Amino acid sequence: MLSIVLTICSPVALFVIYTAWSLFSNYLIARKVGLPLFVIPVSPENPLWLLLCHYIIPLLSYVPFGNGNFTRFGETGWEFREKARVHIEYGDAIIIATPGKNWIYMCDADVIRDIIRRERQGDFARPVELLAMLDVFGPNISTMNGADWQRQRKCTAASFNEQSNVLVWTESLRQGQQLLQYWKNNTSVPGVSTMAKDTRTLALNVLVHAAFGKSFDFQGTHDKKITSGPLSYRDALALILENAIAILALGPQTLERLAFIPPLGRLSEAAKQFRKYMLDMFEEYTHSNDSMPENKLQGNLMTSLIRASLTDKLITPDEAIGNMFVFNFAGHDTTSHSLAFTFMLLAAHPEVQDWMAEEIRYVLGEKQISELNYSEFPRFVRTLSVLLETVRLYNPLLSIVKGTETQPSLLTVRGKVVTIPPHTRVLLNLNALQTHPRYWGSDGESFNPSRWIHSTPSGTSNIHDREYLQMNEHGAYIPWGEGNRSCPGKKFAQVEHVAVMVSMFRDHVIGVKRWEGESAENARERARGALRDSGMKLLLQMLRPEKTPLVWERRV
Ligand code: HEM
Ligand SMILES: *[C@@H]1O[C@H](CO)[C@@H](O)[C@H](O)[C@H]1NC(C)=O
Ligand SMILES: *[C@@H]1O[C@H](CO)[C@@H](O)[C@H](O)[C@H]1NC(C)=O
Ligand SMILES: *[C@@H]1O[C@H](CO)[C@@H](O)[C@H](O)[C@H]1NC(C)=O
Ligand SMILES: *[C@@H]1O[C@H](CO)[C@@H](O)[C@H](O)[C@H]1NC(C)=O
Ligand SMILES: *[C@@H]1O[C@H](CO)[C@@H](O)[C@H](O)[C@H]1NC(C)=O
Ligand SMILES: CC(=O)N[C@H]1CO[C@H](CO)[C@@H](O)[C@@H]1O
Repeated sequence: MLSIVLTICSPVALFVIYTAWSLFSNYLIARKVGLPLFVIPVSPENPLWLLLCHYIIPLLSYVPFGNGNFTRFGETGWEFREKARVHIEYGDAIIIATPGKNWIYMCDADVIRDIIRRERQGDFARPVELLAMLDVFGPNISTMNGADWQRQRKCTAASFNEQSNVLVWTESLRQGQQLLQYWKNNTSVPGVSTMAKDTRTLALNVLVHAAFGKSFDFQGTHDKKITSGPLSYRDALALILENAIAILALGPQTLERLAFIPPLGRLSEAAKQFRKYMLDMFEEYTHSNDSMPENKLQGNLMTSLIRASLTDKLITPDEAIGNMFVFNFAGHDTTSHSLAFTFMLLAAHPEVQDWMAEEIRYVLGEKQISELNYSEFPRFVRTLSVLLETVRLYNPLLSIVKGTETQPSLLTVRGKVVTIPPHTRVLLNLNALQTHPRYWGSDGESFNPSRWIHSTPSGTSNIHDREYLQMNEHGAYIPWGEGNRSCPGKKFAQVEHVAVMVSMFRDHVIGVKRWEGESAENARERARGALRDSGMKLLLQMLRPEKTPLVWERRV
């Protein structure tokens, strides 16, 4: 009997002892660093904890002494709730000791710039093991460092060119109009409660068009039919992205072995289809030739990658497929969550809609939306500032992770030299940086896109021809990262966002569906509540946007 108890308990006991020991030795290391120190008894990188923390942490507040540092910093995404508060209270750098690694959070624009600049020298590299799971479809840009990465980055940067931006522009205009139609047509339901789902669909359609040159009409959540037979390219990708965590956690091989479990079988099928579609595209490309007529849309991301692989021999076909997956993965949730945040923010701020629509109407003039040329994109400064302001407050990646490897590195924080020990994570706390009163003044947490806009004085020309974007943000604004490792999809995201706004807000306004007898102000307050109710899943997102239905009306 005792031996049974022992065999069951000893692995658990060993784990507990090992965790306690790791935490203790990390604590000793962290103490020497000399930054304000917090202790968390679990590793934020533990996948089980990532899943469970959102349930466990809220319960802790009911336990005596539960309201300590663990509840404050234990849940992933705590940066969003804290914003700059923790740094105002304790300083620009804090260290959190955990059983895994020690985590340093940084909120000083100068130090952050220094860290990014020194990434190239190898002082603060992106920890590739955190992203290694993205390798499911082959090696890729995000999981590489050093020479391999530079070779890849050349090809990928070349893929995100103005040709692909034209595809993003035209398709986003088209999808935006269809989405508006869909939302307006459905008068049978009390407002649009599928907003966040529908922005996912739109983001996917734009991505598929820019990546592969394929076009799909927008289908709302209610129109979707379950199809049997082989999945279309788009549906395979949709399924993969929706279940990204499972695929990443299991990997394609394990997934295939577990395919007898029906939902996993379908997922495994989608992963296989996705790979097959991409291999087919390679085939097509080898049998065609570059001088062929424009029967396929040129300049999409896939053809750029295939060309880099087959014609220029810069990357292997496996690397091309791996990158394709990473583009889709990195470009989908980021843009769809940003759109969802923007719709909710605009519903809470009708005055911003009026301000933005003024510009849209001026630039469009008498033109149809579908006639709008990509060359007009730079004229939409107000419209773009709305996105800049959205991702200032709701940046999908709350923190950018860097870290030291086998060597310690020195940092100067506010005149004090700090030695960062080896194997330490260094997090650039963007959400804190982008709201800190030192950089943003007292209204750093409010949504005010006009803070980005200036205008050249005098002149008889129209105000909309004189306005330009500029922000004296003291380097405290990097939602897309900065430097060599920054987001290659930045312009992509901006072009998509502006085109969607243009196609929807010229003639329409969005608002919160009012409950019976509710005042407009109370309804807007509910939208602000939905925005506050955001948290970290894979990225920062609203947790329950469907509880706050939105309505569209014609602009009067
Ligand atoms: C609002 C939209 C977006 C935001 C806020 C965003 C933000 C970011 C950030 C913060 C990084 C990491 C930078 C770093 O580590 O320094 C990143 C990387 C990346 N993003 Fe985006 N992104 C967005 C949209 C997109 C889109 C639309 C695509 C592609 C279609 C894309 C593709 C990528 C890729 C491939 C990387 C990895 C780059 C590398 O490892 O060198 N992103 N993004
Ligand atoms: C949280 O950590 C800070 C800094 O180390 C410490 O001063 C404080 O006492 C801790 N709070 C609790 C409740 O343990
Ligand atoms: C409108 O919404 C209802 C219920 O949510 C759905 O059954 C119906 O198919 C939708 N109609 C359209 C035209 O999308
Ligand atoms: C490639 O293009 C050239 C010139 O247009 C044409 O003569 C040739 O037949 C093409 N080759 C293939 C395999 O299509
Ligand atoms: C759009 O703008 C580009 C560049 O200014 C120009 O070459 C092209 O002809 C324009 N297209 C249309 C349809 O006006
Ligand atoms: C990026 O890396 C290249 C070397 O690959 C270097 O020449 C360039 O200056 C770097 N750019 C930045 C902004 O650090
Ligand atoms: C699956 C796979 O090939 N992964 C590769 C990703 O990139 C790293 C770094 O170049 C390789 O070591 C892996 O083998």
